[in-house]
Amino acid sequence: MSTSLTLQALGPAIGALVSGIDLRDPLGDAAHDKLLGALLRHHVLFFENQPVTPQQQRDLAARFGGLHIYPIYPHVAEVPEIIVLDTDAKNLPDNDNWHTDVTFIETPPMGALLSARLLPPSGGDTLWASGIAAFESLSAPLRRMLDGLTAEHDMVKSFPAHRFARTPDERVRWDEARAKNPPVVHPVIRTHPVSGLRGLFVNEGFTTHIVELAAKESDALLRLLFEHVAKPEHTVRWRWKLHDLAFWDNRLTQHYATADYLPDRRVMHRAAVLGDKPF
Ligand SMILES: O=C(O)CCC(=O)C(=O)O
Ligand SMILES: [Fe+2]
Repeated sequence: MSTSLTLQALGPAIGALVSGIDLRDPLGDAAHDKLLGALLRHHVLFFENQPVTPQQQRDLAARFGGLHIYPIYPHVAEVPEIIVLDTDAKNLPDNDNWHTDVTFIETPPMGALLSARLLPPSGGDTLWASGIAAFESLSAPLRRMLDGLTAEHDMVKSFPAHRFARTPDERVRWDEARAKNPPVVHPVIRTHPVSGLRGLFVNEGFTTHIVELAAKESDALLRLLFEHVAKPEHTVRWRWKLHDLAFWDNRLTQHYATADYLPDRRVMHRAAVLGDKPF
């Protein structure tokens, strides 16, 4: 029942552990509202011991909005909304960079739900960073300078053809994804559509350059911002246990999946909830 749902903050900037809820059950309105409130306050929520089926994970995610179908990654048979991140020495992990999911589209996902299905004996932690905390800890002159700037986001930066279009089948998928997803431009500082808080919205995964700056200026400034967002003060690190589930607000966070477990295998299931156009 929603009334027994409790929250424990994992740090001042980002992250909370949620207990007292079974995510396999349909989510009632009260619990839904409580989780959404917690998400706005803590940006990423962690739930332990939640052995959801792909269908249950999809249904849970769908309570928060329409679901995104990923252009590149494979999905669970019969549940196209759940992508499978199955990595080992043969299928190398590729999320070991700080990124916000799918910022290469006009309306990036509002959030995502990630479930741990098979874990290596150790390693494979995931870190999240708050773009809000990162923005707030910049000096006032730099914040003023960033205000009003825009940046380009491109799928190809994280999904280069040499890695994702190696077989003829992959090439067809990649060409299609590329054609459907030309680079887009978003504000460098985004306003959260619900909380009204402002945060840094450039990420190393997809942001190629700041439109209004010279190339060298953009490179130097983006390097500084990518480093800044990953400061420990802005982050939380989750050490997965089997059937843990994370639910993050993708609007003003970034995450990084550590790739330190090879040659062991790690399998995660993810659903992404559609979002709106950043402003
Ligand atoms: O595997 C992980 O821990 C996170 C992968 C990731 O970047 C994602 O699910 O969006
Ligand atoms: Fe991601």
